[in-house]
Amino acid sequence: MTIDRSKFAADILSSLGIDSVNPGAFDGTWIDTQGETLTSKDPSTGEVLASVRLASASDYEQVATSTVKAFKEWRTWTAPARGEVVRCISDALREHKEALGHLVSLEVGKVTSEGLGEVQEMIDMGDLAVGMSRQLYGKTMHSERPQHRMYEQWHPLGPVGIITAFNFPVAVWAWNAFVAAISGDSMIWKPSPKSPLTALAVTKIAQRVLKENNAPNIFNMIIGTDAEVGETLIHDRRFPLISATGSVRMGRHVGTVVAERLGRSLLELGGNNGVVVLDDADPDLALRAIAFAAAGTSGQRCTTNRRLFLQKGIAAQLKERLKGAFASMTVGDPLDEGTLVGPLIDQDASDGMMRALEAAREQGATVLCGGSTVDRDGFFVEPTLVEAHWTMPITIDETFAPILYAFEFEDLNEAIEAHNSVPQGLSSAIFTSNLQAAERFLSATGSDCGIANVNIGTSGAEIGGAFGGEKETGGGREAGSDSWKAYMRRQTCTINYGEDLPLAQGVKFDV
Ligand code: UN1
Repeated sequence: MTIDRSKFAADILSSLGIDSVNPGAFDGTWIDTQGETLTSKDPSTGEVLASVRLASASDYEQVATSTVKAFKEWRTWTAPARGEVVRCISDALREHKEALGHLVSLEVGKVTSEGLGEVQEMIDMGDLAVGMSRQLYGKTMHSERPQHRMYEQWHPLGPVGIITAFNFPVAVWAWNAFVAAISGDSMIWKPSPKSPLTALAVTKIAQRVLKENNAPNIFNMIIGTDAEVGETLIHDRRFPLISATGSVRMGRHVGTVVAERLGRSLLELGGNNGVVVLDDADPDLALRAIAFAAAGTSGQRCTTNRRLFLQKGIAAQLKERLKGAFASMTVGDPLDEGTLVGPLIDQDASDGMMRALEAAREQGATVLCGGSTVDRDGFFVEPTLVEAHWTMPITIDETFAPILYAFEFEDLNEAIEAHNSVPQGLSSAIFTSNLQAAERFLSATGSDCGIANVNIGTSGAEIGGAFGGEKETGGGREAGSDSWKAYMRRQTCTINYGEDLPLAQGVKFDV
């Protein structure tokens, strides 16, 4: 069924309160920003959806001051009361799930189920954060001194900066924002300039809920240039934590600037995620998982499967079947039922993919299927399978596109060594029915990634676990488990309830 796309887009935008031209900064009220106009285009058609007036350095100062002020009040709310506000946001997101999910599809080109899934990821994150708000546990210790009590407690850290990428334009905000909120932090969000409208929509929803709960304006937002806004935020000493999701190049810069001022950074950067398939794997399971992990979201997840290690006995069969699966995937309008692969985000992304394939060919690789752009409006490309060797330099780069490099290996040790030889360390997976091999992959001498899976693909992680990776992926952990610790400050307290003053380590200092 073809839809009247312009009308559909106009209805979605108006239902979420987005105008044709929108202010680019929010600090509790929308600021009348006067910077250049940033247009948000539908990557499926190239058509303008709406635009935003960029914020200036002085707009930034207004937002930052207001965010600092909000923190001073918010940190006095109890953690469960903060959780209650996040619970209301989860509810509001449930109400707007469909519109927001479609806006994700319109603005960044995700297929409908993934657009809706992204909003579901926010809802799940909200629900988890509500529970967390009652579980910000500290430890108690037995003191070595008589009549002394020791414990650790966690306090709100401060206002935090959240920088997100276009590919998860709202879910990654939720990973950070909801945990920061229950931790007692206020925040400024700097969304990707490639996905400003989803950020505006979510900020509007959050703003409404804050108001209804008489809460301070903790969820602020700014859209401006890196030079004027991004740099100012990462240098700003009032922000003890900067959480940044995006490329290794961006993260290296953010990490360096924040470290120089001895701030804390939480980095979730590039991945070059490998899947190892052993001869004893279930080929049907492996095929489906690899197809989704490599081509889903048009290869634009940080968890996308980019490298495939096939054991010799299963390699030929799986490559053939993958060629068939890639060729049969419907590439097209992400809003059409049945589409599996939507567009890349923009022309640069499409050019980057073609450049990578050219380099691969020059380095001796063979394109087994796909490899071209699709001849229609928008930035559509074919899911691409490439036969390569892991020593080819191109296979070390993260190209944000649906390219899967397939390699062959003899034994598991060789595969693990090659798997771990790249600079990135986000996600990984093994397909096998052999328990020993699976455990070997998960052991300390196995995968060196932050995420390691057995018989499921590299992407599509649940929010309950801590999400992030090692090496150039940046070491940060967002979302579930004890990731909240990054957003709080720890205090160790010792209380003397006796009448003497014994010193630790047996030191004597009698005056
Ligand atoms: C990202 O691409 O930055 O595990 C995040 C996944 C998603 C999150 C990806 N839940 O694929």
